[in-house]
Amino acid sequence: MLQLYFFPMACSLSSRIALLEAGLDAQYHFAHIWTKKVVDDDSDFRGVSPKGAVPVLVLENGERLTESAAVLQYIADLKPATGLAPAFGDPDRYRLQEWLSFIGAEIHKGFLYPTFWYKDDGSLSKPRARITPTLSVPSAHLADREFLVGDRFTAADAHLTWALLVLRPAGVDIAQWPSLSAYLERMQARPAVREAIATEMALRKTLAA
Ligand SMILES: N[C@@H](CCC(=O)N[C@@H](CS)C(=O)NCC(=O)O)C(=O)O
Repeated sequence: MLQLYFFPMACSLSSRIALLEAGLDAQYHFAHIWTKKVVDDDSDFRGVSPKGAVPVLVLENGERLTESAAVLQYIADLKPATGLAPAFGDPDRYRLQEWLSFIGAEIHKGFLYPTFWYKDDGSLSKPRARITPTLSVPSAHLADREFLVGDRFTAADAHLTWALLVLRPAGVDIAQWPSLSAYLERMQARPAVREAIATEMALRKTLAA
């Protein structure tokens, strides 16, 4: 069975959403990204992945795959009929990769990482200034579209949904982009997205306690 190492409401949420959307069973392991301990057995998370970062997907053959863009596409390709990723050779496959790169680099590492996850000591003025033009890109794209790629939910939507959810606690009010607010509401109405968020929010609360 597939295994996913995750931290509640971290970027690994999108991999959980993809697994649920694909109807794939998996074992989930809570990896504490600050202490680098696997919560199940207090083992060293760096022994699972030297990156010490989630997501880590353990494949059926025991290999470990990291990086959300790769993990999400792997999950999607296990169940091609779900359309979570357009087939290789379809021009939309490159659109999917374009969005996964943009979300991972520009929103996640460019903004969420320094301002929310790791609260860098350095000046946050540049990431804060960049997030507005950055978000105007998906906002304009989604003004007249239901999904990021094509006409169905893909792994890119799973990843953007996670990023938009975390923007709120990172201090960005996405209400200023009505197309993004409406999109997030649509995505949150999906049963798989709702289930993934409910599961991880419950775990997140145990952390704060
Ligand atoms: N490029 C990686 C980034 C993974 C990443 O930074 N994950 C964060 C949580 S959102 C993490 O586990 N950070 C722990 C660390 O960097 O020490 C991806 O897209 O999957």
